[in-house]
Amino acid sequence: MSECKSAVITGVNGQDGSYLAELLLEKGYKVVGLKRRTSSNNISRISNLLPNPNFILRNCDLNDISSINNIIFEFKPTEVYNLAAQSHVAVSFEMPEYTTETICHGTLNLLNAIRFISPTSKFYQASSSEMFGDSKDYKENGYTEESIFKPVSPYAVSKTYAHYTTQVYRAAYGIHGSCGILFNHESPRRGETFVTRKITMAAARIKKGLQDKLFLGNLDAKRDWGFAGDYVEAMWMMLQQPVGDDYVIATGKTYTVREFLEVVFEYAGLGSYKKYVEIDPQFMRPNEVPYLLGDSTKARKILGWEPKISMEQLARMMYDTDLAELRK
Ligand code: NAP
Ligand code: F7E
Repeated sequence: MSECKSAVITGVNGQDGSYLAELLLEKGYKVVGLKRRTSSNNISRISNLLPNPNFILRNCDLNDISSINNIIFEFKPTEVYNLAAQSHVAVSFEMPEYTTETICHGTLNLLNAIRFISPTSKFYQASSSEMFGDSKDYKENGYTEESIFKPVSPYAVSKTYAHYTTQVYRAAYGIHGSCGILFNHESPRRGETFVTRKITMAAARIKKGLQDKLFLGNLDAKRDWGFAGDYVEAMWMMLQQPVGDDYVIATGKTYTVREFLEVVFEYAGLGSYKKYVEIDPQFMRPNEVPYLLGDSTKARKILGWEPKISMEQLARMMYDTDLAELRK
């Protein structure tokens, strides 16, 4: 590859992959985006990047070792960002094996490709606050890098495996591997079945008279919600450090799903969400993570990272975009 920095991004057509690709292209990187082959071409989040000569889109499934090895061999990238995953917690109860395959073996496949083919490539692993699960090992400011993990879903167990495996490859083989323990982050590009986007889309549709009810599960769960655009900057910052390490990335504020609902419905001028929302048991999980709050002191000090968008700004941004889409 040319002398400029190069990056491979798995899951480039996902929410985070699309923001990260934009960020790296702005920084002058050559970006090799990997997506798995699907019968319909789901590249709406990255279609604006296709004309960019520094952006290369390739098919690659994390469970197809030869395709991963080929990519790492061909590009020998400066940085590899592993964002691909079956990322939906509720779906991981329905599809535990597929979730495990993609996250555990997928990460292992990538780490082995780096170890044997391009050992100087720096590696980012998309770890998750879901790994803390129900451990309750937090202080006043929330979970830190030192808090105990107690995963309560197949998704979280898999992410914990990938997290520890990255640490093992860092210690055993000297790979520059970093794990970002990211708390929930959202955007107008968030998948439509995650709770924030489900709420902002429904509020916009209700506003336009296209829908009259919104069916949800547990409204009491608390989440630390930030903006995906802010969070991909932290990923990049981690790989610019002299050594790999683990960092919590979070806003330090937590809200219930009910509070997110209230902000959106009030902003939409719809009055109380209670007129529209019904609880549907199908959206309750077999196991729930009741409370997540992150303490990102380490990332703020070492990386100089900080979140710029509040939950309220995020909710309004997502609702405005969904309403504008409907108007189109
Ligand atoms: P996302 O929108 O669901 O994107 C996931 C991407 O992975 C999609 O492009 C998906 O492709 C791809 N993928 C799934 N299975 C694959 C496979 N077997 N081989 C290759 N690609 C595959 O997720 P996101 O919100 O951007 O999150 C990015 C990463 O961060 C994920 O690993 C997620 O688990 C993790 N994470 C997310 C959050 C959050 O709040 N967003 C927080 C912590 C950690 P398709 O479109 O074809 O399915
Ligand atoms: O649920 C509750 C649900 O699916 C948030 C992923 O990006 O962040 C995400 O995982 C909360 C949960 O995100 C509905 O029970 C209520 O308590 O938006 P979510 P998540 O499960 O927190 C972590 C950090 C990741 O790593 C994951 O990849 O909202 N909830 N009613 C609902 N959730 C959904 N999806 N749908 C509902 O109807």
